[in-house]
Amino acid sequence: MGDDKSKIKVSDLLVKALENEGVEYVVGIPGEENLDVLESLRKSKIKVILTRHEQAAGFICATVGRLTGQVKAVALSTLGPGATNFTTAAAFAHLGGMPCVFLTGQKGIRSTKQAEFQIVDIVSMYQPLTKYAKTITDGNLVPSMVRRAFREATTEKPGPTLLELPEDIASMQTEFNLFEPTPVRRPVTDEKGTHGAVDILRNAKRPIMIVGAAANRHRARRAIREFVDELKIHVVSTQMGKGVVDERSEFFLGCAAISSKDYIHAALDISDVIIMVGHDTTEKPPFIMSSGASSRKVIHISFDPAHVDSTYFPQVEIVGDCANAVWQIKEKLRADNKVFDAAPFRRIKEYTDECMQPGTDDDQFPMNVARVITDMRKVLPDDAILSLDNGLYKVMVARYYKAVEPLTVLLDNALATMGAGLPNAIGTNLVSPDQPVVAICGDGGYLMNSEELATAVQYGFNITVLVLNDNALGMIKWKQEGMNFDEYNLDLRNPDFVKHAEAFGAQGHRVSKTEEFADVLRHCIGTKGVHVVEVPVTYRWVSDMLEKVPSEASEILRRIVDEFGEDILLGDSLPPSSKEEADEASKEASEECTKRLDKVRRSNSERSSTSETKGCEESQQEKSASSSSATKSSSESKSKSASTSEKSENKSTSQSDSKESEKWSINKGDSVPFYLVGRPVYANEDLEVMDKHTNEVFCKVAVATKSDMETAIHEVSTTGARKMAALPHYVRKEILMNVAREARRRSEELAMMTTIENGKAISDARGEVERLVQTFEIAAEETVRMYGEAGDMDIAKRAHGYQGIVKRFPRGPVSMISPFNFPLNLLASKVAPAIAAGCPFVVKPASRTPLGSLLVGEILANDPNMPKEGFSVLPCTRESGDALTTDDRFKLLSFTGSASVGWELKAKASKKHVVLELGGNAACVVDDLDEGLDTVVQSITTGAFYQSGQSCISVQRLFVHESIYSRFKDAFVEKVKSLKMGDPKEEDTFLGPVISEKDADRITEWIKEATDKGANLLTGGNKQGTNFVEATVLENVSHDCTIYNEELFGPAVCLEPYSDFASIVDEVNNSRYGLQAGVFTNNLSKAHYAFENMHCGGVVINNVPSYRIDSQPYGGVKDSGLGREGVRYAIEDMTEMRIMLMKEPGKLRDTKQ
Ligand SMILES: Cc1ncc(C[n+]2csc(CCOP(=O)(O)OP(=O)(O)O)c2C)c(N)n1
Ligand SMILES: [Mg+2]
Repeated sequence: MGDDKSKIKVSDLLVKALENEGVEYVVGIPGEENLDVLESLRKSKIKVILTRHEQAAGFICATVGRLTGQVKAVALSTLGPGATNFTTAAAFAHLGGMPCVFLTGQKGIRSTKQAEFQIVDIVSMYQPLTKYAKTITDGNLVPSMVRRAFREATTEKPGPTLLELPEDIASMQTEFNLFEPTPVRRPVTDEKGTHGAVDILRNAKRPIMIVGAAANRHRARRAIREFVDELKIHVVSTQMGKGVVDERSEFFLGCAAISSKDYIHAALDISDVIIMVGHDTTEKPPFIMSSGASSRKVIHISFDPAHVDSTYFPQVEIVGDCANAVWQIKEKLRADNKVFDAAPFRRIKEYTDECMQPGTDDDQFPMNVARVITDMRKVLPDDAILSLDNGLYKVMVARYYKAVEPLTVLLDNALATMGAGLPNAIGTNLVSPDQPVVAICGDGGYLMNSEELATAVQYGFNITVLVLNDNALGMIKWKQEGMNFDEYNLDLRNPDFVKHAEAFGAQGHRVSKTEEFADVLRHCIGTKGVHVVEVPVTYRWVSDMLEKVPSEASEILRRIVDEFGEDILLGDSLPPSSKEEADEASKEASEECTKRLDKVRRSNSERSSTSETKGCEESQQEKSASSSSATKSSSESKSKSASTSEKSENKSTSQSDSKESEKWSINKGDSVPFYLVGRPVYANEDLEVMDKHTNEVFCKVAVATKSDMETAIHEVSTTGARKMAALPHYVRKEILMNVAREARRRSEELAMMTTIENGKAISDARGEVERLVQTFEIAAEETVRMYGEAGDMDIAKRAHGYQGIVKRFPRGPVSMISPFNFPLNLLASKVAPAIAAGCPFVVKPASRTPLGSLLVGEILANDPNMPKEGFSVLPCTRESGDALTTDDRFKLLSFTGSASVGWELKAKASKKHVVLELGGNAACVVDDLDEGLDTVVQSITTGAFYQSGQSCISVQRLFVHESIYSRFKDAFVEKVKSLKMGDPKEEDTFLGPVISEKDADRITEWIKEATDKGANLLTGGNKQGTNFVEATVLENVSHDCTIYNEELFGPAVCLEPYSDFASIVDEVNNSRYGLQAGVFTNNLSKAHYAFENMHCGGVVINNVPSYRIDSQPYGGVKDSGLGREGVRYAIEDMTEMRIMLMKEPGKLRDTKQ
């Protein structure tokens, strides 16, 4: 209590008391009865904001309270009509638990000359709407009553309070006095309080958590997220609990936008314990408990005891600070190493995600609200705040908008009043000026308080208001239809919303095409001022979708029961829990839904075989079409192919006689998803992947659109970059080792997919899988060897005493474009170092061979350690893929492909760092046969013809010393003639098809050009079938031929003799390329001469240029590329140095001065 007893005017004292409570704003409309207060405010540092309606002022202050947990803004009105206008806002704050204080005027209570004019018993009227409502009848009551009003407003459960100040009291003098605000610590439940819950959870199998409105506070977030992540408990939010848990979390199942028969209710039906955190029965129930014996327990954790009623009667209550209670329970269960049964929930999540896909990319106009929300999520940063009015779109936002942070979706599912969207956006901008705020209103609700545009413009707020215009009270129309009433009187004839906005001085926009919406929104949030965007919408799709949800939910439940057994259902209190009911409803599930759910099942390789309901015959056919040797162990295939060059030597022995099939995640005829933000998306079936041997369609792959690409880039450049950089190195190592382990476990599947999509011989494909495994292992090792430098920097007098620490930091998002010839290995050369470096990435696999990348995407997506936001694998068109090159949010472009495309991309890549692995026409020089004729011939045959020459370092120009030329030539040609060409899936096939018929034609044309110009054709030269080319050896090819100068990417080699070593080194350099060269010599001087003088990225002594070890620096000079791959070197490119310069770091400073 203050000591200064000097006199002060009551209104001044009131304002001082408000300042004392930390009030920064008074918002509202004063009347003549408040003029003393207004005069006192004029002299105060509190800012006054005039609104155009008291209701709006009330909403603004309530929202400030909701966001801050404090009363920083007080709502001010006059008596009578002003005070009655506050009622809706008071009810809004009361049910929603938002702290706020209303201050109303009144006529003089000692004497008045106006009889009963304008007098309403405001205090009585506010009794049911507030926690405390009183008239200040004497000036010296001001300090204690203000303190009480603020205290009541902010203690649990927060809510509104009202003080009425009569004008005669306001103008009187009183003694100065103030009560210091004292913080009230929330009660914390003691250890015993959580015992009951811990006991129940110790015996639980499938607990689930529901987070509600009261948990939606910044300080509860961490404890709840740790609870979910560490105990691996799946979680559902209520509408007002959105954002407490990051909705992109693998444990988030969805929002309980509807009270029953939604997808999430399938999860509630199989749970044995429901942990309700922060649930308040003022909110629409997330589920309805029904009476009767139940083995399912409900644990209530909140600041308040449960409001027990017929829908909610928890068996255990923990009252006190939610965050602390949740933390206590987590710690106890963690000490027990308690593991719950998460598999059925995971499956429900996969099904739910799949069911939520339709509509999100719908391009109909007027727009489907599902698309509006999906685009919004793509455009808005994680911390943007949505402020919702009330209408049918609210259910859609609750279901479709993925909230990431607490209190970023301000929706009202307690009073559910229309008219609050715009004022709440103003309140948000008032206290969170740095976060973009978007109000979402219906055409009905918006006009209830659109006068506040004037307030927003006058005070320079930055807000965007979306008016979703269906020209109707859509919500009520939907209900009318649902009740089978005739359509009647719910349509609205609206003003021109653009002109209306402009008349207020705001910027008006109208979306006239669906594709425009995202850009308009981006513009609005990026431009200061008040924006109103009219978005024409239709609810037809929404209403059809909502009608289908119960039957789809039942179908999900039926499948879960089928897969996990009937015992999973407790068969009691939660509808629709009876198996019969679920069976009945699921029969109505649409064909589209069942197709989608089938996809989930098919794509899930770990699914239990007991749950298969599809005919075995079909599965058998699928298996036999694609599998040849599933039982072959990975170690067998490993031993067969230690390196690409060596493996062909083992070819004849690598027989697999086992034909037992395996269930692979991709089978013939499947639809394959891409991986967007770490999740599978079955968007379409636009890309047909051909079996390159049979030329039949093998499977269909979803192709990403520009907007998917935008989502991917947004995620990697925001949350992804943050999360990847923050991954501890041991976790990065674990992720990389997991890919290596999984790839090894699934090596036969990966090899077969590579053979199918690329056409390379199965033995080559196995070698490639092994290299992928090794690359991830090498990267895992590098991850824990990331060192920096430290040292003295005092190199001159001016640097006296300085020291420096140099560390490398992740460069940021990497865009990757990978080619068709090594679908696994070249992907691994990019992805593994990126994970090791802590860089998020978006990779575009070659359209002809996307499966390998997608399988790696699947492995990463299933790894709980890998941040989902950290990667996307997106097959896409060139147009959609453009952003990989041009978008500045990428900090590095890693491209492997042709020289022409590579250099073109570099020109467009603007400021980003670029690594290019391009083509070549590699040369091999055979100066002696000291290695043995057979060995040299074998190595060169492999180097020239493995994977039909489709490698940038395959032997294309072969120079053999004249002294050994004819011996070599005869043995080589004979060997080449013996190579078996044919079905690449057969074990002894060496030469599979080339990638396309077009390429087969091109290769044979180049051969023909050479023979036309006088070259001898020693063997081969012809095309066979559609895309096979015979292994070809040409002799004495004229040096101006295309096949000599350009990258062939085909099975042909140009052979010629030479006499002088120095001159042949010059001829090797006579090329615009310079990737690798091979030299067979045991003469040390010649080997060094070649190393010193060959202009290329690598010289291989006593082997072919085609030899590569995945830890070596690999890359070219001249037109062959820029930068080096090879794990350690790629990590260097993906990180950048930073120095901390320290002035006299060890000096003890005298801090007392
Ligand atoms: C103040 C108030 N009046 C009436 C209602 C009942 N109500 C709920 S939604 C709705 C229709 C809202 O129409 P609109 O704002 O156009 O949104 P739409 O549903 O069309 O998207 C009505 C009348 C309400 N919730 N609040
Ligand atoms: Mg409407």
